[in-house]
Amino acid sequence: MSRRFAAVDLGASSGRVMLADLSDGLRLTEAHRFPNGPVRVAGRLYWDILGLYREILTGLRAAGPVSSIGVDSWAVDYGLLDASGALLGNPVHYRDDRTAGVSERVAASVGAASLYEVSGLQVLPFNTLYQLLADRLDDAATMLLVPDLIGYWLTGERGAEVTNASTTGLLDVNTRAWAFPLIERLGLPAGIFPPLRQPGEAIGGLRRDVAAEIGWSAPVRAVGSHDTASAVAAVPAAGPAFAYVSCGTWSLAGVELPEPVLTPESRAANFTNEAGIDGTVRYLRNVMGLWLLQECLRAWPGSDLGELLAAAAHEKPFAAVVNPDEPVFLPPGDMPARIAAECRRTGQIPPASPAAYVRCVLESLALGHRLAVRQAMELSGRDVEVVHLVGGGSRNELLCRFTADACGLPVVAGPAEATTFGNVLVQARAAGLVSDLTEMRALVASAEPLRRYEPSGDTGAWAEAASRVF
Ligand code: LFR
Repeated sequence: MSRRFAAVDLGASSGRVMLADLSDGLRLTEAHRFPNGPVRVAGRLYWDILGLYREILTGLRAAGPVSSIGVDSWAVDYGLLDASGALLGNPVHYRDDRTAGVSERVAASVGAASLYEVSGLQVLPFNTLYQLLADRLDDAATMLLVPDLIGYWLTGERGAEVTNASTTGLLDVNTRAWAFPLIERLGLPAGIFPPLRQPGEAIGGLRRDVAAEIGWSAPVRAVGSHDTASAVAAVPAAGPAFAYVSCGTWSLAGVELPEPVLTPESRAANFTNEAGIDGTVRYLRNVMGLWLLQECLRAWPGSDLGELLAAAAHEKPFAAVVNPDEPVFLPPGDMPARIAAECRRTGQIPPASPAAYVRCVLESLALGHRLAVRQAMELSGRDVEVVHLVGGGSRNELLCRFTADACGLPVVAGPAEATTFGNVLVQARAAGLVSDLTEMRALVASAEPLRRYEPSGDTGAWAEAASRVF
């Protein structure tokens, strides 16, 4: 059996097909990378799901034969199939506004406390349950989350991988089974939720036509199909006293726990208990993440990120900061204008140049990381000695330094491709090449050079900045 595995990893701003070789340690190479983003059609925001599928096939063709394939993506979004298995409509992007007001309506009818008791999930307006309630389900026979939909197209097999199912708001946080009593109470059709599958489980072989198209065949295996579950599984931590920030389009900041935290304080802080690998709980909160920066760059055509980051390092510290999690930042649109409005609203002078905006965004994100890491520690009682910053954001040195300073903790940065590592290591384990999470993490730590940022020790300035916006 070969020791090569393919990971399909779809992020909100880019997708990639990666190849991992475990013949001698763990080596990753990129087979294919492609852009991703929302497409607005007649006032509605969609994913280009067929375009993504085509790029996946291109990537698999380029990767060549492997032992198995795993697919992960962002969470919550889904496609609906009719009884014949055909896709009903195009999957809608979680940043679409069709869910406006839905979470409030559900909280009023079912009760926010009883929802949290069942699912342990933070309230985000786009959680799957709110999307389903805003959707037309008349002809729907099956709901498949994005990685499960890709898996279905590749193999013909339907199912729901559990780490991603935990982001729907419809999975029981204690039993990790579909919460059918809640599903019925919400008036959702119970029959559309397919059987659950666990990371590492075989999904099926490639369909014959797919194998013919890419030129080889291999089984597809369930992984931590929620990208954040894969990323957290690959945090290169040596012991349990760590927090993580999985930083890409979103920053997912929190700790890993053996049990969920379902206290009223946890709910009030909007902390989530998402399912991790091996029964672990990803106790975290979403921080708006590099989306703020991505949307600024979109507003400044022709700008160069490297130059802006270099200039931002010399901008005046704490000139202006925002709460990165203001709902106003969620949809696509003119980000600098929204940041300026938030600065004014909180009595601060808006940044005067793109470099000053970048400084503002990075300091604001570090403030978001600080608050989430501190609250995760407090609410869970978990001791934290180091913050692991993984994902694309780990390449951003200024953000890593700010996060260390803001948290008052060392930051270990990397790997940037944590999600891919988590994806392939779950496959490698199913093939008998790795044993447990500890060994997986040690392999990641030895595969990648990691950078360590010591905190400056001056958290006072960060506390002052935080008091302006939180
Ligand atoms: C990160 C992520 C987050 C989820 C958000 C929306 O890529 O998966 O964990 O809250 O995207 O799906």
